[in-house]
Amino acid sequence: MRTSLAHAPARRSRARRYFFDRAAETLPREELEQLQLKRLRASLRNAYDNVPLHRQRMDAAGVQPRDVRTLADLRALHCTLKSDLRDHYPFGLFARPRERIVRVHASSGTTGKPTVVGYTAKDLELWAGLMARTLACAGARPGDVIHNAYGYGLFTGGLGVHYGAERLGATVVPMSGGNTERQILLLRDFGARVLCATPSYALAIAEVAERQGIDLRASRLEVGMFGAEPWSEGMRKELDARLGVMSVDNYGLSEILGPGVAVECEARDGLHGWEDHFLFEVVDPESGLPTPEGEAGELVITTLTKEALPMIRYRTRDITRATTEPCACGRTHVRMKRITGRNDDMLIIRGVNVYPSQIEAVLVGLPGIEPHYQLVVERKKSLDHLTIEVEAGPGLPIARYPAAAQDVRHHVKSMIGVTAEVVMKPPGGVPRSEGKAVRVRDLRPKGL
Ligand code: DLL
Repeated sequence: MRTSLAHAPARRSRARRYFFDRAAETLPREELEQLQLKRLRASLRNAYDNVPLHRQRMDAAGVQPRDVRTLADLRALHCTLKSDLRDHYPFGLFARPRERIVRVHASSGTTGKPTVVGYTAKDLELWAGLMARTLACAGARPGDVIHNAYGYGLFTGGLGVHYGAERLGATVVPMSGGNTERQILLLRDFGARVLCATPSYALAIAEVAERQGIDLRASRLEVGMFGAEPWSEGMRKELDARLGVMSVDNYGLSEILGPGVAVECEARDGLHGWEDHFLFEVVDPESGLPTPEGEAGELVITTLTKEALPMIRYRTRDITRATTEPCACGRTHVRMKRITGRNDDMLIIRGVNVYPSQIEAVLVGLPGIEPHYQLVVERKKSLDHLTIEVEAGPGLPIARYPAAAQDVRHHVKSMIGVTAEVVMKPPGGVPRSEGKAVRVRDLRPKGL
């Protein structure tokens, strides 16, 4: 039933295209670039004056903030790496005294110490505004109920979306991850129009609802804003169909802001990166030189307006392609293709480069199986050995598992070029995530 008066304002406003900040989002590119240059110089000044690491590196390169006269001059500057944050753990890259930092977040990381990021009160203002813009671009409207299933806590997803939703003027349901049955109950009872979650967790929600005989397609849900991990077009179709939403990709990273860096609009043809606050480059990961527009490379981001943690040319390790071609929605900001994976998530299996999202793209298209999977990489007799553990759909009889496994093996070989062993797991046999899914178990000896 979609007749409740309580939801009428939101539904009326949805008919029109909606910008949270139309002037900024549609700024002609020339003006956008002028603004970027002005902000870049100020941001470099902030980094130079307040962060010893950046000052030392700029001095070593013989470049002062005032020497940057065009956006291209940025290329003379050093890059910043995740290891720089670790080496200056916890607060060493902050450009403001600790007393001015009103919030920290951290990402767990696999190698011991977390990466810590900090925000001044002004940074949090900026983040809420950018996140409101991001939600609006994805299709959320003031007055909507936004169900936020991103984890709350040190992860930036929960609180990032939370304050953006409030700034937009929506009703935010601060669910966090986990307790899936309760998520489904509240999604329906509170009439959420927008669901925010990782795509893997959104799929887990869809699945539990189906098992309970609840059809979420008949709920008020219309928009799924999914991100924080790589996912495929196939997974998008699956989520659209099973949740009855329009699934939209959103991208961000703690070191730069959290969520709110880039998001798709209703055209779903690339993620708009908010260029009035960030400068995006796509570079060849080996040489560090810019790739021609439209070609794949590593995304490098410079912050233009952040106080506490200005970032100069941060090497994200994320692989994408970018275009400044006009978008049907009228926004002028650069569009990045779906992030297919990270440099450091890329598996090299006997010389073939494989991203987990490529395997996912094959799995989602095949009948009888569910796109829940894990890749196990081992070394057997000095050769890499890939096992794909994938789950059978509830309708697939056990007797058909070997044939289904053979089918997966064949498609992976012909579409990606890698030979894999395929192990079919019964329904529920692959662990579910409540946040970012663990896709790879790399059991190869380290350092070889
Ligand atoms: O994942 C921030 C975020 C929260 C983004 C909620 C979107 C929604 P981190 O935990 O620091 O921050 O992880 C950042 O996650 O460098 C990418 O490798 C990956 N990632 C984030 N969004 C996407 C996406 C948050 N849409 C790292 N597609 C990034 C692919 C993504 N990978």
